[in-house]
Amino acid sequence: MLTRITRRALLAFAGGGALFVCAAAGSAQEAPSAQIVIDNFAFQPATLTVRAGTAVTWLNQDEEPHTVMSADPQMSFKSPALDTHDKFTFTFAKPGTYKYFCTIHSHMVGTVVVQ
Ligand SMILES: [Cu+2]
Repeated sequence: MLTRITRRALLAFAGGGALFVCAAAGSAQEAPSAQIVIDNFAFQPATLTVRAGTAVTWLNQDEEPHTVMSADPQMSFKSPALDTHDKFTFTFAKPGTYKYFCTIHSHMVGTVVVQ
């Protein structure tokens, strides 16, 4: 009898744990995020439109190192040199149009439009 109660309690505990994991995964999905891929010396998409509060992650898929640096003093961000498969994330809190570029290859430019 005692064994049965203990087993039930353990099952209930395991169920609660699973519920907690589901809730955590749900809230992570709701947090707005977007990705820009760096490939072949270009930011893709070149213009990304997101809503305020979105965490934008740049992912370098190129064989060359690149950086991401804001061209707008109102919204300052600068990544270190990103090697292949390195990522850099910046959260855009305020609406606006923000241009950025790669400090290693200044012809590489992109824009994030925050609504
Ligand atoms: Cu570059």
